[in-house]
Amino acid sequence: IQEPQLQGQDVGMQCEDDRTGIGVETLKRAFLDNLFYVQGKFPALATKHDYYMALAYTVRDRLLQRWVNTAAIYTQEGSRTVAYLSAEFLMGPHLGNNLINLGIYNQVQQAMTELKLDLKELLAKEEEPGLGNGGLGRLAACYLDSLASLEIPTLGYGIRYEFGIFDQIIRNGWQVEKTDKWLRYGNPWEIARPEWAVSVKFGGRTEAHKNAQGRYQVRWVPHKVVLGIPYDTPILGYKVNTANTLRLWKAEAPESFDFEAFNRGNYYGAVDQKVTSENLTKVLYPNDETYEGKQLRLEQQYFFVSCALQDMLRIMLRQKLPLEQFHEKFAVQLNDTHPAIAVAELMRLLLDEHEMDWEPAWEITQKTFGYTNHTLLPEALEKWSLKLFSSLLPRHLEIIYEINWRFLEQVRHKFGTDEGRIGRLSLIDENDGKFVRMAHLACVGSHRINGVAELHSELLKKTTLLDFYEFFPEKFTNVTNGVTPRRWIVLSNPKLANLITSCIGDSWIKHLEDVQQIETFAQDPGFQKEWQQIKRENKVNVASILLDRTGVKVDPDSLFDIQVKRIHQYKRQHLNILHAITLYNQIKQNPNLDITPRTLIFAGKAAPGYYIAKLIIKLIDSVADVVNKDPDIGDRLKVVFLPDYNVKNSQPIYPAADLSEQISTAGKEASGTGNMKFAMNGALTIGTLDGANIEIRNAVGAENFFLFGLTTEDVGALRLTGYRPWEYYEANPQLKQAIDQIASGYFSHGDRRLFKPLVDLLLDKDPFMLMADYQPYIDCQQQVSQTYRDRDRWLQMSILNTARMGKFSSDRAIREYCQQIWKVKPVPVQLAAAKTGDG
Ligand code: RUG
Repeated sequence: IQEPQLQGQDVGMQCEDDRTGIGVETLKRAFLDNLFYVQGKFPALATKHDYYMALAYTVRDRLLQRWVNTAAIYTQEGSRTVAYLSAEFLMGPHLGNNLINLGIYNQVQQAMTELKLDLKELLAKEEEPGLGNGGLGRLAACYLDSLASLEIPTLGYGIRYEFGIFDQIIRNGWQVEKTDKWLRYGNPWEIARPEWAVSVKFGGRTEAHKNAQGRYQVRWVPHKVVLGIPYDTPILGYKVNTANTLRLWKAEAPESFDFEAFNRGNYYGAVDQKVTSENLTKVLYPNDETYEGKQLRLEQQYFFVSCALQDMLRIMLRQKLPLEQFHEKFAVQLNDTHPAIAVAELMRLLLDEHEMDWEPAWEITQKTFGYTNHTLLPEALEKWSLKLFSSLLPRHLEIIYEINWRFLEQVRHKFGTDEGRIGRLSLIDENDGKFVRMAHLACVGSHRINGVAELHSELLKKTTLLDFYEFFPEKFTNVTNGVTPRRWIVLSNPKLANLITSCIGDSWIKHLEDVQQIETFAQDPGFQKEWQQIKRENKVNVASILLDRTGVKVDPDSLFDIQVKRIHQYKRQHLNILHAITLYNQIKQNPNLDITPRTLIFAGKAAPGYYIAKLIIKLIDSVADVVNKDPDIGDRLKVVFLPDYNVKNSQPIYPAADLSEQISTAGKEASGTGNMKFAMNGALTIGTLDGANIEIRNAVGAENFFLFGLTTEDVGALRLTGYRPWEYYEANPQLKQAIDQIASGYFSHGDRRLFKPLVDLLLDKDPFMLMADYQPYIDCQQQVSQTYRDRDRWLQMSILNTARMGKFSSDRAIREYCQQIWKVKPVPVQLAAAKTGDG
């Protein structure tokens, strides 16, 4: 079927009709219309969910106008496009964000009020697409927001997991995982595009054949073929007409019903293929920063990468662009190594399917890709056994061998036959079994390699990727992460946003550097009072959420001390809990102690197979149980674990924090992004010199940041000289008491076995050096408590934190990617211009 060529003049709409208008009356009419015609309900029968759906469709209509126009203009202009390849996109609920970006939040709120509905209740009905584990997936979501807001043509490519990250419930203090059935009630934000389905091959063998010109080519004869169906979601920028596309792929069987099997009487077998094919995109692997060498995971990675690249080739052909210009049309970013197989897949498509020669194909490939590394943790560096790899992707292995051979020839040419170096650089790890090293493939196949914070990028060059840095130093760069102020201030903290806007106007929402202008109010008593009032209201809100979800009553006037992130040993939630125990003991020993009242709030998921992380949750819950019930303690200390941390639940948390816990072992957290969300919302940070903490401290001023702990160099030196955690324990009575209590069953009803694995680990190896950092942490917390008592000083510090966080907008990060890596420029979208076709 010939696809019709899209003309700008066919797609624009100008009049305020029911699908585009943004007046309150129009919105009300459109909403009731959608309730009737899409949900098939009238008000007397409608549920809250029906209302949510009707509103979502009303908003989607307004997005579609911009989306179709954007597509028309990109097509007309053949715009250079960023393709962001990521196995995870942790988007969070769409409705609120779209209202902000469309600039219609207030009108919609009024429309709902006039219809006797509560917008907040409807927003709460949205099931968020939890298609990511944590930082990496959320970063991808912030970047899509900024790309659209900066009017950069972009396609986000990923996987439409049927089940996203599990829902967490806490039963008897333990994490229990529940399947995340986010699609159960339908997804109003996506549109399936089966007409753009592609086939993806797996397994089988390769063979040589002669093409029409008599030249030998390789043909891949697969064992199975799976269909990839794209589902598109519009991503609207902030107050612009640009609506880019997030294209997520679902796996389906080419033939969903096997009539032959059915006719043979094999009734279940008839749908077998459908079931096995669809398993491919069934569920997100719930591991953060550890890879599992599972076949299905490699299948997922290859599946979405192949779908994405085939889709890009389709776009090129449709726009009649020669394939030699692939790297001019697309800048493809690899979000970690998860999509790194793209390097071999693009080579295969160009060589085998489009019969290009090796050299031009390789030049195009290298010019196309950029690679972002997000971790130095060895357990996160993906490698696939040759056996698995060759059985699944036999042609790719041949291509990787060829890439490797040519690459190592260049290494020999530059450095001579230094076998140690060659072994370290090789794409194949032969140390202990044979594996394909995905980070090496990404490095060799990309023209830029970046870390995600200054320290991280430096450490990459000095450690993990040192050999690559020595071979091609010009490829290495840094882009410090950022987060979008639209979701993380305007939507999450509307009161603060209004206060800022009332003082300095609203330019800061697009240009976060402008928020610096509130510095002049940092010592203004009236402004401070309003600042404090807003923080208090945000804390009251979280207090009621905590009461509702955990039954724990907390005092909104206490210091809210918050650590929310994945549970991981290197992030050291257990160091935080040692502080809780220390405070508890201090009060018990001196019941009249006048301490700064604190509420310690934790939230985060542990990977289901990560036993120690789950035990840390159990420990937090057990300590909470003892502390919160002890009448001697009262309101001076509360400890709460808020279950099921996700984007939706996190939004009220950042605005309510007084203190942000960023206490990872130095050198372990690549960047962090929660640290940015907290500081933007006026929380002060207690943190180590790790990841982006360092840059945050430089930006907000050392005097407005609570620093403690070992540096990366200290950690290395201590390891070299022999680290003996036991000695810290022996020498420190407070620390000893806390550890002994955990070990003796004080927090576990006398059960000494429960926390033994954790205690043994801390006293024996303590791989993340809690024992060494304990006392500096406790001392620093003491300083925090004292400072909090000086209300004016604290408020000033809080205001200065927000004021100086401009650098950490994802808009800044995206501008850097555009300039340093992608070389791509904005393409503004004008609705009227698209209509007349004269833009
Ligand atoms: O752990 C890192 C965070 O430090 C970082 O802020 C985030 C975004 O860059 O990525 C996280 N990360 C790293 N998530 N997965 C990995 C390892 O693949």
